[in-house]
Amino acid sequence: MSEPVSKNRYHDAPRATDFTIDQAWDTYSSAEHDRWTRLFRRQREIAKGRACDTALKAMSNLELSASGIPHMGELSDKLEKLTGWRVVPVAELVPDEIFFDHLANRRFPAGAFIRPEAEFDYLQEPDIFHDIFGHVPLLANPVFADFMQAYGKGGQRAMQLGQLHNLARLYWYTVEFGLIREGDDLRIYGAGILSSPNETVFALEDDSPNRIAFDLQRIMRTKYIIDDFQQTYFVIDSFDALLDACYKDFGNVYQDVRDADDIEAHETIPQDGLIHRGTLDYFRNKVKA
Ligand code: HBI
Ligand code: FE
Repeated sequence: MSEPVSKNRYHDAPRATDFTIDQAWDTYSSAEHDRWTRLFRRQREIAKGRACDTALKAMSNLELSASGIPHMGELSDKLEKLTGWRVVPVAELVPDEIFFDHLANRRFPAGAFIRPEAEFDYLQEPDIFHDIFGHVPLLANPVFADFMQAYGKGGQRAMQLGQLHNLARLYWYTVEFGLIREGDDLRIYGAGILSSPNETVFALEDDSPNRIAFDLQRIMRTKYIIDDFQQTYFVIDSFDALLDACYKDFGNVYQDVRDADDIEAHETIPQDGLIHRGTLDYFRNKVKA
């Protein structure tokens, strides 16, 4: 595990063996609550008509609002009634095996810190807004809740098999940057998109990125970038379809991908279920700039 890029105020908080800390909700300043309020108001507006219905409905079911940073214990009490999941505070990224153990036990580790004003629009580490606005609503959906627990169990196994990088790609192109069909339209369910105003628009409306139908093996072979918009987004038909595709022993899937070449983040291959072949202009212009 690399040291966190920026040390937030929870970095030195006393932590349990499972890396959970005390959220210390009373220590949030009015400036921190106000930052949540502005982040929430802006993203809630942009998400209308772009986030999947499941996420939007869950936000109101869980009473997520602009009225300040949520108390994770109170939020967990509501979430637990729906799918058995709880949200547990952590200081920053936790070691993979700890992360998977939490997911395998229906505990989602959420950063307790909120991004500094200087990183209002974008930050690399998952802060409380990314984790709670981006990830938590979908944990209220029973099918996605099962998928996330299965991912946790799969992660523990993938580490033993030395194929974590393949599984991390599945997480990246679904849980973080996944799109879903809704009727004839595409909508967002990936937390990395949902918590980012610019990528919320880019992922659905820009001609630049590829949009390809979900394919488990193909995704496990596909590289990704962590510091910019994605060059390719994968589209599931439904959360049931995602769970069906993944609710199996990955043993032979790892076998298939182990010997196959990696696919670059911008590439398309003949077997792709192409929904939109991207122009990749966004990335070309970046190279020129
Ligand atoms: N830790 N707190 C936290 N949040 C994450 O999303 C997270 C993590 N540790 C590891 C991790 N994600 C990913 O690298 C896993 O998918 C492997
Ligand atoms: Fe995330």
